[in-house]
Amino acid sequence: MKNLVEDLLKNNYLITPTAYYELAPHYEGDAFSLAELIKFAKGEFDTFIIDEKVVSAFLKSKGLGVPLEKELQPPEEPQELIEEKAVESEPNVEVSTELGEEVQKHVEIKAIHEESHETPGAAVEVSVDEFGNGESSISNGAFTSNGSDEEENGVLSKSAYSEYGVLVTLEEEPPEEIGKKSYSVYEDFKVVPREGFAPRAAGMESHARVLFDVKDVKLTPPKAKNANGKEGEIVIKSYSLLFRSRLRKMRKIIRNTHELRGVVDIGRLGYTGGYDDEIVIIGLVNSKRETRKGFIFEIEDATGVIKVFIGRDKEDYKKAFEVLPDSVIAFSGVYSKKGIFFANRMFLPDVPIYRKEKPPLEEKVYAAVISDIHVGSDKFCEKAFMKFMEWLNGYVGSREEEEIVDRLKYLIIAGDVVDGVGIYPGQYNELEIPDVFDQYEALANLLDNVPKHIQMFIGPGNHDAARTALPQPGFYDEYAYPLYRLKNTIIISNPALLDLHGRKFLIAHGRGIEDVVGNVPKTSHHEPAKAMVELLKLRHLAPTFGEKVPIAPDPEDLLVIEDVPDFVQMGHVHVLDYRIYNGVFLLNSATWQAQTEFQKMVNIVPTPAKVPIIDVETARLKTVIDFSKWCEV
Ligand code: D5M
Ligand code: FE
Ligand code: ZN
Repeated sequence: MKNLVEDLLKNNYLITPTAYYELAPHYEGDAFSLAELIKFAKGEFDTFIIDEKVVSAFLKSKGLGVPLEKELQPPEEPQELIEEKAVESEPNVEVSTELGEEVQKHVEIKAIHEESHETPGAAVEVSVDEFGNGESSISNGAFTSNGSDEEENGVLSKSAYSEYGVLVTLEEEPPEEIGKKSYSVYEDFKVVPREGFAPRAAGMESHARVLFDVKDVKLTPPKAKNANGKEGEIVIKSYSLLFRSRLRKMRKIIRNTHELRGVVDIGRLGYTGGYDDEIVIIGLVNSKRETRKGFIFEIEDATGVIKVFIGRDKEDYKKAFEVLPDSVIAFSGVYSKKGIFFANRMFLPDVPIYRKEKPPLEEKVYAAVISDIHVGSDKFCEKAFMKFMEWLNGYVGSREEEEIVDRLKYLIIAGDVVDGVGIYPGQYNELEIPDVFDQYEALANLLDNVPKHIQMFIGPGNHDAARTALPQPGFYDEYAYPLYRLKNTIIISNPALLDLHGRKFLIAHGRGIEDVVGNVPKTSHHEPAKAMVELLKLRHLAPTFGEKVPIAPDPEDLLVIEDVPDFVQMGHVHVLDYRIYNGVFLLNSATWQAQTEFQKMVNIVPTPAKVPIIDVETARLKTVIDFSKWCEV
């Protein structure tokens, strides 16, 4: 039988699992040829990754619908949702202005839709309980659901499609070796500080505190009506609370930034018929579509849903490209009796252009910001990292560096601190330390060499032993406990907001960058700071549900960037990059992992082993200390 994934791979094309499930039956039924698909992806989207967007456009172009065969439906998906989806994809401009219950239903349907596809985090937890299977308990859920077992020569070999459609064999856990480990966890790596090393920072007090940590937020899960417990009901309710929370927070931000007056609830637009004055609506973006004449949005608030049109002739028209699904934006314009809102202006939440200068500090103090150490990977630049540890202990290369180490008071680590195990299929072959416990032990042994006067903050990323879905409250103690033993270390959530000497440092691992790249024109993995600016403009760390980044069904949206930070640090994309936007300094802190096989395939070129040093007073980059010459893998 024809195999779409393999055929695509032969041509250096990749496919996402959802896209695969939509396309494969058509392909196997000879409804189109491989060449047609490739030509379409290249010609229309200029991409070598076949995702849902490409597929839906391709199927439309071929006059093929999404197949409704039974085996293609997730078994629990009710018929009305399928209909709802079909309606959503219909390119009509009709407007629904039903209020009250109808609207609530809409919100809930959306929530169910998220739930059924987009919470690998939740799915993982279920699979752990059900199967007690070590491999699937740590993998990100997307893989476990499409796993297949094939009996070959009596040997059971498990295989799965990875997130990007690569068919890989899931290795069995190798039998545990008794006795000596074949790898080092750096027990013997102990840096002796340079003789006479007495940095000024050792005498400085730490002026750092955590302003916001997910762990400190008391979330009250909603109660299910039926006490016999339908877990799904609670999750749906949670998502609908999450949307409301997002709307509430973003409305406040938008009104503060733009001083908007005359905001009208969408449900009351019908009463504004005779008004000549412009009115303002604020809502969550359900959909966005470009037409010949402009953009058509569907916007929703707690009271209703409406179609909004903004024409190409409007000065704000270009902002539409920056809007991500499920973000919250505002329009000003007029409501037509036909039920369409004609926008003259549009507003992203954004940050104010001007801000108050912070009072100067009495003395200079610096923070080193790093991320994505990936300890345990066979591409981890261990030598470079060890050099960094030595550097922190006074083994510097120049006078300028001496001045920095002398005043270095903080070290912030923004996630992916270890490589993890079972994070993606086939990872086992790329692990130097194939055990998560040992990876954290190894990291702790390395970080034990950070001088005790340096205050560390360490948060999780998607490779860590932590909840997969965002936000991530912290590390799972039973794996990461060696980190808790480190002195002068505060474990933070992803995201977290710190106050360093009166400056606000927003720290996040940065998966939201994936939402931006591929959705907003002229953004790419190669320039993550640009993508970070887009997130800042939307005032959200990962707005989009159901695409790349799993969002947990918390009843409050903790990913809204509520306070305007002075400095934003993210990692995840492994590329050092920075820029200033409206007085906010944004920086991506790269990695300590050399290019992996996967990254080679999708052309991600990391810039490993560089340490950005932030001048806390200005919250700007002071310099970058480069250890990359020790990073040959
Ligand atoms: O992510 C490191 C980089 O690799 C980041 O740019 C995302 C990219 N990456 C990693 N895994 C995938 C998959 N499965 N699809 C697409 N892009 C990916 P890290 O979190 O360190 O693995
Ligand atoms: Fe990473
Ligand atoms: Zn990452």
